[in-house]
Amino acid sequence: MSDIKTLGEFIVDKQHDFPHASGELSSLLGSIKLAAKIVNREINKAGLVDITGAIGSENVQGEQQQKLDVYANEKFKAALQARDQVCGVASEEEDEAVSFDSEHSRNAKYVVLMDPLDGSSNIDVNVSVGTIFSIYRRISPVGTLATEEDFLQPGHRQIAAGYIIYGSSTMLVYTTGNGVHGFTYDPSLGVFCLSHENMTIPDDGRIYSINEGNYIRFPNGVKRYIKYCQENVPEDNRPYTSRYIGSLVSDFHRNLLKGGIYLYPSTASHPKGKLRLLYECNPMAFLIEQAGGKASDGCQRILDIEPSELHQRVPFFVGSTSMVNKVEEFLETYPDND
Ligand code: P6P
Repeated sequence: MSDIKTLGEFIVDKQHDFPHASGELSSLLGSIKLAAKIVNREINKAGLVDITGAIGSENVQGEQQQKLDVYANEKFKAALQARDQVCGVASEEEDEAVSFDSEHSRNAKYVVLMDPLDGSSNIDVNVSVGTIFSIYRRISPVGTLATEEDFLQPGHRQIAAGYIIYGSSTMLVYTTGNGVHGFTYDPSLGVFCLSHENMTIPDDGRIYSINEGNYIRFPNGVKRYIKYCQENVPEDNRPYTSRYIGSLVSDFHRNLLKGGIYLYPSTASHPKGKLRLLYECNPMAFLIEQAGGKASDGCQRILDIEPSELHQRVPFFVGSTSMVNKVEEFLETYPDND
């Protein structure tokens, strides 16, 4: 047991990384850890109980809500509210941001933005899914209700971000701005154990992740990049390998470990891109930069984008720095005519 370091122990060890938040952020991350265990338990038996499948309602994105979407959203909200470190939550599953109204919550210093169950349409086919979270220090005065400005902060102001991937094993990966660290869940012990300290992404890679079914309506630069990936140039390790799971957290996690790029450009059905800036792109961008990679919307750093609305979407290119640079180069060299 001596060589096992749990997530809780690791956070305490790293307290010195941000002395101004002695135990608050660790308590906040602890509530995320608890909710992750609860959601993990339900996902692992999703095929056994009548909890899968759509519930017939739609979220603000107009997407069919899966029962586990709603379940995960409620569990993470409850866990975040219970420990009095969070004054409000914004979620893919909530039309508006939720301000917690208890006296303790009004005095809390942080807000959390999350996609409680990303890729949930994969649940019924037993493909891995994930939770994505992003943590900011509030702007509005302590003692008041959280306001919209607390949630519409640019990504470079995040103080922590991470994801849980519910895959062949369940992992929690997070950063507080001092590297990226991964913890694998041991259900026999009920704890997340440090398994990947200081995760870094290779500067280059051979994996590209994109839904090529949308090819016809991709920007010219993206079309050119896809053909570049497919060219037979052995001395440049091309052709690359196409890997697309349809679950951002899973594609991101594999590319983080092996090197690669995930691309979700503008498409016919999503002219501004499909991925949401605040609770998908910003946290993933914070993580990838901390791991030595890059994230852009094709022409600017994701973390520098000034948000205008809670559920806004942006084109998203994230992964190995040299691969993201190459896409940006193609987008600049081959602009769209219109
Ligand atoms: P498409 C899941 O809905 C998600 O937001 C990401 O997790 C995933 O990478 C993407 O959308 C899949 O979208 O259009 O390729 O099915």
